[in-house]
This record gives sequence, structure tokens and C-alpha cells, in this order.
Amino acid sequence: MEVSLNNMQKIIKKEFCRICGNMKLRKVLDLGTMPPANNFLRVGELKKPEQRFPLAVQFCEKCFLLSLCHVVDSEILFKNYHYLTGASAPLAKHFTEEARMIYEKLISDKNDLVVEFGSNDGVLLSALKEKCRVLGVDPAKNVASFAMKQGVETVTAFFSEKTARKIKQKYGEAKVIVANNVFAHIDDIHNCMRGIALLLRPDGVFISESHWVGNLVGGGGFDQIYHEHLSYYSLYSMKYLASIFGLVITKVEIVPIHGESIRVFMKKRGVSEDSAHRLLALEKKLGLTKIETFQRFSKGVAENRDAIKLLLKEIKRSKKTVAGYGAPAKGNTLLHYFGIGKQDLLFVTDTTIFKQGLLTPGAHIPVVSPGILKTNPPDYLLLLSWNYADAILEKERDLREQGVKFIIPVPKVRVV
Ligand code: DWN
Repeated sequence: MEVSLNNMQKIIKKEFCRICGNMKLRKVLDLGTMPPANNFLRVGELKKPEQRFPLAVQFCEKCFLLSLCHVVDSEILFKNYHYLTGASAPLAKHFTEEARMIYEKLISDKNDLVVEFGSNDGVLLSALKEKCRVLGVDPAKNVASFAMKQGVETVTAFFSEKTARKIKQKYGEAKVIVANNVFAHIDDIHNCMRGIALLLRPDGVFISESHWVGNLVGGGGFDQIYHEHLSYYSLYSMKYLASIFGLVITKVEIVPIHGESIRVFMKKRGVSEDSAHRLLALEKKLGLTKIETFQRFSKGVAENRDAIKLLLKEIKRSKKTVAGYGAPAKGNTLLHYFGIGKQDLLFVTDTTIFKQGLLTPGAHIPVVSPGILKTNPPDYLLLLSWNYADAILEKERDLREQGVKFIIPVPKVRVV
């Protein structure tokens, strides 16, 4: 896939595995070229050419990491960010519960320091700031300002060995370091791990939570593949990475967030609990160490694409209307790869104030406040935020009783 010249300086082809250095990576799914999934546009920006980059994934048969074939410059992806953790109530609840666990199980002194990188709008650290010292790290100034308004001190920078050194000099070592939905976004993961090892107290814990590759190829959806998500972690690949830096994975949980995410606890010393051994056995059983699993997954994605396009065609033929529910980043991968655009969806609703009034990247579908559903509901809603289906279907019970149908798009399309 040739990258146009003016994009060359903004994207590199990843020729080796970022964890183990293996050069023999094998492509398993190619989603074509598309704009970055969180690059929502203002109407006035439509005149400018929209940046599009190749989106494909490759598998490492040495450490079993699934990763993007290309890396887009992180300044393009993260400097002005439209995603707010707090815009999704179930997600805010999840991280508030994680903050409680950190306080109850890992903090023993008010002077203990908790550092979160990729801290976004500070939802997690806000729940801890009265209990211990907290510090956020996030490169997106617009989002970090939200956190600072909540009283969460935030360093507006990418987390790295250099950032960690500066934090250690100013604040001391961290008892807990947290990285939620950011570990998968980092290209130079070795530099990041050196920063963690440098900043973490000898008795400290590093907690990383990322979308689990078992969900990507299982009950979740291919649409979690987009330019921000450079890596798709299994416990196998995480364990390989930790071992390079002398860290031990002492505990692991699969949490029901973003489909299913893997939450890993790493320490400088300790022993692995049974949870780690059990998940490794499950990953082997699911075939997450075999390329054939990912090749089968790719075939299923193409079959689902055909099924969704047929459904939308039938709905259109019956003169019914469809809109999108939620404008998540992943929704833009799904819209692009499935060829769904303004001709299919009237609008997409979203609770994120940053996104309302903008247009989705590429398809340029208007993002509107969910209030429109009270006055002008469509016949069908394509649930692009499928990972919150239970909470949303409950929240929209009235709409459903009026006869509005929800289309759950992945892993296999169904109407509820
Ligand atoms: O790594 C990342 C993943 C894990 O989270 C980041 N790159 C950004 C983000 O990706 P996403 O945008 O796909 O995440 P969400 O949390 O699935 O996005 C949900 C979207 O749906 C938000 O924009 C908010 C919206 N929403 C809504 O409109 N009504 C959410 C809920 C729960 C609702 O009721």
C-alpha cells in the first residue's frame, strides 16, 4: 500500500516487532486507507484534503503480538484529542471502581504517589486525589485542562523515560503507576517500560489495562483496529515484554470494558498468581499463539461486512431510516471498512461535547447530541458504541418501546 508523498514524514512502516524485534511479521488483515479515527472535522475543514493512512495488522510468531503495519506520528493522533473518558458513564464508573481498588489494596500512606499516564480528563485520579498524591500525564492539552479543572495536576507530555526522570526528580518514586487504554498506543514501548522501571518504587505496582486481543478475534469486533491502537495485547505478549525489563506479572484480570480488556499487574519482585497461569492456558486454547486464528478472524470480518451491507440495503428499500448511536473512534473504522456513509446514516449521536457539531472523519456524517432522539427518532439505530450495549439498551428502553430497533454490528450483525 503506497503512502502518498506528503504523508511520508507522518507515517512509518513497522518492519520489526516492537516487543521482541522479530523482523518476520506476517500481515493478517488489511482495512485499506482511512483517516485517524478520532480526527473529527469542523464543517469549515472540509475544504482541506483529509489525511488518510494505511490500516493493516501483522502477527509476530515469536512473542505473539498483533500490531499495526504502519505507525502514524503520535502528534497527529493525540495532540488535540476529542475523546473524553467521562463522556461514557459506564467507563467513568469502571475507572472510579479501579481507583477504589487502588486505594483499598495498594495505598498505605497519604504521601504515596499514584501516577497515571494517558490520564485523559482525570476521571480515575479525581477519585483518588483526597486519599494520596496523584499526578496525571497526557499530551492532549485540551483534555488535560479538563483534568486540571478537577484539581488533578497533569503533566502535558507523552510518558517516556525522559518524562519519568523529570517526574521522579520533582515528585519522587511512584507507589502505583496506571496506564488505561494507552499502553497499546505507544510505539517505543521499551522506552516506556524503562520509564516505568525508573519511576516505580521497589515495592510499587504498575497496572496496565488494554483491549484484549482475545476479544478482538472473539466476541468483540475488528473495529478496535485503528491508527491509535498500535498493539493488540495478549498476556503472552505482555509477559514477554515484562520479562525483558525484569518485571513480574503478579496478577491479571479480564475486565468487561471495550468488549473485554486485559488488566495486568506488574511488580519488580513477586510471584505470578494462578490468574496469570489460567489466562495463559486460555489464550493457548483460543489459539492466540497461532497465525491461523487471525487468518480465520479476517475471513469472518469480510463475511460480516457483506451481511451488514445487505441489511442496510433492505432497510433502505423498505424506506426506513437509520442513524448511528455513539461516535466512538472504532465506529469510524467500521463505517469505512463497511463502506457506510452519509447515504446510509442520517446522523450519529454522541454524549461527548467535543464531538457534537463536528463531522465523522472520512464519511463526514454529522455528530449531534442524543437529544434529537426524543424529537426525531429514526426507525433503526446502528449501535457503533456496541461495547456499552447493555447500559445503552437499558437507558433507551423508551425508544425501543416506541419501536426503534438497534443494530448491533459486531462480531456478527443482529437486530434487537
Ligand atoms: O483507546 C481508546 C479506546 C479504548 O477508547 C481510545 N483510543 C479512545 C476510545 O475509543 P472509542 O471512542 O472507541 O471508545 P468508547 O469509550 O467506546 O467511545 C464511546 C463513545 O460513545 C463516546 O464517544 C461516548 C459515546 N457514548 C454515547 O454517545 N452514549 C457512550 C455511551 C455509554 C452513551 O450512552
